[in-house]
Amino acid sequence: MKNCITQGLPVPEDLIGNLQESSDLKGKPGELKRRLKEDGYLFLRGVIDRDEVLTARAEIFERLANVGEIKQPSWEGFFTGRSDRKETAGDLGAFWKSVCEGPALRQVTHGPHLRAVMAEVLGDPARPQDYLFLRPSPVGRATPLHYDYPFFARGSDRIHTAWLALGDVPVTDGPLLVIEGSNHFTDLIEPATAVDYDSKDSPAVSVMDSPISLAQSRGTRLLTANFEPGDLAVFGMTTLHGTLDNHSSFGRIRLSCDIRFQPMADEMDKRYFGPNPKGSTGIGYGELNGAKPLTEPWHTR
Ligand SMILES: O=C(O)CCC(=O)C(=O)O
Ligand SMILES: [Fe+2]
Repeated sequence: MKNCITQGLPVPEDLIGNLQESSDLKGKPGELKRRLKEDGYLFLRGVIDRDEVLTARAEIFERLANVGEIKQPSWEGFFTGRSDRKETAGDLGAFWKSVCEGPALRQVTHGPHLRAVMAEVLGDPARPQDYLFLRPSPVGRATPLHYDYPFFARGSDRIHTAWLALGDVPVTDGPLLVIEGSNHFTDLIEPATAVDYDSKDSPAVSVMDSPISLAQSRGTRLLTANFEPGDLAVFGMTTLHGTLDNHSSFGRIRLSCDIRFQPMADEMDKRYFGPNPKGSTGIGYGELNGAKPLTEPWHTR
């Protein structure tokens, strides 16, 4: 696969491949579950109706256009390179919460379609956490490799992440990257799962090597895809992932969101549920990268 860049470097072609599609396993819950366990992820195309996704995308980008960050027509998602968010949006956490709770976005993330797919994948009735991660990612940015484990594991060991493309996210725009076979890297998973997540301290973030050197040293590959609106990747808490760099030549923002689903029967971690979820550090939506003006650098996660 060409045009994949990580940490500013092109990924050698023998180190990168396509996420394996599992759309043919829809309606076969046993097989979906088996593949998820084996590969650590599932890739399902077109899970959400394209129009619903594009309506959510337009809703989000219009809010960002209103604070000077996105050019018109806003649904295209082109960055202006500037921001009036600090001057005009009021409290940044409250602004971001309101964007993350937009009705068109919630229809996609918390509506019946995704929930039904996740129930099939988890093999049990499933519920999404209320707290979600909405990620508008400008050119030059990427999310470093990590396991989701320490953050969402309290209360349920069957939590899975649903990563949803809110528009076209070709490999040039910094889509999700999954490390092939990383759900079997016990030497990395054991320290991550040993984090005492009941302690008051916020757990350490496990950011690993560069994706290229990791793939080389482990003899494995980076997996990604040219995502289209409504395409879904599902992965467990012990699958190593991040994103490619966004190097869109048009200055297009990558827009995706990730939501955690868990079986209905499992305990709900208060941090991520309710009308005012506190999130991992207690600050709520204000702690997220998305809460910062697009002109400002990110935290490491
Ligand atoms: O989309 C991203 O930038 C990161 C996604 C991620 O880490 C997740 O979905 O858990
Ligand atoms: Fe993650």
